[in-house]
Amino acid sequence: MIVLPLIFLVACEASKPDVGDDTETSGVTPEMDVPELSLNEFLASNRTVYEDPDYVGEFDDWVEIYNGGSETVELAGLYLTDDLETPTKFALPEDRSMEPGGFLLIWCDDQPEQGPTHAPYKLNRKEDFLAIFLVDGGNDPIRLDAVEFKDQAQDVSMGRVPDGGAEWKSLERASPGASNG
Ligand SMILES: [Ca+2]
Ligand SMILES: [Ca+2]
Repeated sequence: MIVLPLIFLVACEASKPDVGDDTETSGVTPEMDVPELSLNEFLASNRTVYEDPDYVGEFDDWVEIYNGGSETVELAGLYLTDDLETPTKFALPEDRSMEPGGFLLIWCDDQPEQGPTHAPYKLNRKEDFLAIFLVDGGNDPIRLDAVEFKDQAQDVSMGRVPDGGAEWKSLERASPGASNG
């Protein structure tokens, strides 16, 4: 039997006090087309699971984003952050889009020089936070999804099952860039 360390995972939708209720809804009007992107899987302690394709021999932290909507999402104006004080810390590649049901892998390796999918920060397996924000015109950033986590095991990813669903689980087999099954 495999015994995984106790994992605390708090979906921020369920507990917003740290985040502030207004971040998610401010600036949203009924007509606004808010993309249905979610944080779908992450690995905060990667030693052997998946090698950074942009640099041989590097096993870096990564996070998978999923488009659960029925529309193609253009990534311009979308940001991934590990710091609520700085929602726009890392701009997703603005010349790319995500098809419905598509996945995008972002490397959290603090090596932005390695390409447009490399964020300027790493994940802390002991305790960290991730969020996706949309910046639409001059409005306040709109939070699309967020997750807080603690005490992540080496080489064990956490993912939503099913893809884009409410429940987070530690995955027996990491699936970077593909369905969590
Ligand atoms: Ca790297
Ligand atoms: Ca996956």
